[in-house]
This record gives sequence, C-alpha cells and structure tokens, in this order.
Amino acid sequence: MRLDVVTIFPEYLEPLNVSLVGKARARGQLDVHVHDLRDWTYDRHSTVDDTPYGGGPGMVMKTEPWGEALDEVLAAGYESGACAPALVVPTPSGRPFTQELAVELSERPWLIFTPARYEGIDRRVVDEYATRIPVHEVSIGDYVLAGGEAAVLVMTEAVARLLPGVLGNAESHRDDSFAPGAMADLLEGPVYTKPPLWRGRGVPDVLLSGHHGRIARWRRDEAFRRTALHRPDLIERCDPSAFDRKDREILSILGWAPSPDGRFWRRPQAVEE
Ligand code: 6GU
Repeated sequence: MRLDVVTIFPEYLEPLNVSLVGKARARGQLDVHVHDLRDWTYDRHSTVDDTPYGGGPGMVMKTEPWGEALDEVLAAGYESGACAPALVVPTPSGRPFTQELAVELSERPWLIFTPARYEGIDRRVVDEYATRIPVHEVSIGDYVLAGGEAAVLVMTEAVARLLPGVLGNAESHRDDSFAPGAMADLLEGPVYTKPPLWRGRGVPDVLLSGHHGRIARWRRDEAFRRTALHRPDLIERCDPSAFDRKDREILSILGWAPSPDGRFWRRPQAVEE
C-alpha cells in the first residue's frame, strides 16, 4: 500500500518510522511519502492560510498550495505505478472513523491524507478532487484537535495492522473489539499473564483450568460486563439473535432485559456491580 501525507508539520509524522507502521515500511509492505505543504508556496513567508470569506475567527487553508501539492503527489504516485488513490481528509466534521472504515481503507492500494491546521481547508479543494477520486472526510472522535496530523497517525495505525502480513498472526484480527464476527460488537475483557500471583493479586482460576469451553464462556461474560459498563449503546445495537442462552443469562445478571422488539435494554433500576 502507498501512503502520501501532505502537511505543514512533516516532523509530526515521525512516529510512522516506529513500531508496527515503521516495521511495515521497512519490510516494504507500506510505501510512505510525507510532504511539506509549504514546498508548494512561492511567497517569502510560505503562506498557506488566509482570512475566511464572510468573516469570523481563525484562518482557512488556501486553495493553491493544496491544489498544486495534490496534483504533484497524484502525478508522482501514478508515475511510480500506484493506482486507484483515495483521498482521506481528517476533519472534526467528517464521518466517524470506525473499524469498518479502517477495513475499507486497508483494501485500497493508495491513500492520500491531507491533515489541516487552522479552521480547515477551502471547500473547493475537496470538491475539486472529489470529481476525480473517492474522498473520505473523516473524524476520529467527538473532540477537537488542533490539527489533523494526530488523526492521520491514528488512522494509519488502524489501517496498517490490517494489511496482509503486517500483524504476524492472521487470527489476531478476529476477536478485535469492533471486528465483524465472533465477538462482534463487544469490547474485549481483561487479560492476564505470568506471574500467577502479583502483589497478592491472583489470576481468575478458570484461566488456569485448561477447560477451553469454560474459558471461552468466561471471556464472553467478561466482554458483556465490560461492554455494559463502558459502551451500553453497543449492547442496545446488538442483533439479539446473536445471543445464546448463556449470553441472555449474563445480560440479565447485568440488569438487561429484552424489549418487545427483542433488542436488549437496561432495566432502569439496575446499578453497576
Ligand atoms: Cl480528523 N481533526 C481535528 N482537527 N479534530 C478532530 C478530528 C480530526 N477528529 C476528531 N477531532
């Protein structure tokens, strides 16, 4: 996969040299190109922003540097044999970044990220490139960052670990929280390793029992506990036909009951255990 990032803070993307993404690069599984947007400015101050039309606070990133940068990045990528680029525009007003979108992006051969500072990029830039290539305007959560660079690091890591061969063990994705499939839509519960006793704290007996069936059941119960506590919306959203008898039992213990439509919701009097 080829990744291009155009930014006014190339050094902010240094973490792409480290850890999983850095190793994927070193192995040639990821071809990363970070560009300085100011390379496409021609005035003495390398100006990339200007005041907003219509007034208001803050500054808006100008069309021309972005247009020239993206034209050149696209041309260079095609030149080197890359194809089917998608533009990923990080913005707090984008659609939520989810595991589903990470999977979708991981299936593309070429992603171009345009993290912005200030109040964002002149709208015409996105509109222009949307006529040529798929554009995803994406937010990584309900909070405001000073710029999109950290969001690029987040999205890059989520995408890179899905690439074939990047994460060693192909099984590793299956039980990811938010992965479609077995533990779908439940958060993962707690995990333990040696030593069996640490500062007087033991490990749940079942994990030492060797009973694979009981261990799987315990993990699923813990996943329900954790999800009910931190993300009750995920349980409300679950298709109840995915719940077996034991699932219904643990949900009932946690204070959840089926509503007439079959979906589960929290009984109002229930309290955290
Ligand atoms: Cl992608 N950018 C900025 N600036 N803030 C954000 C965001 C992105 N996602 C959530 N907050």
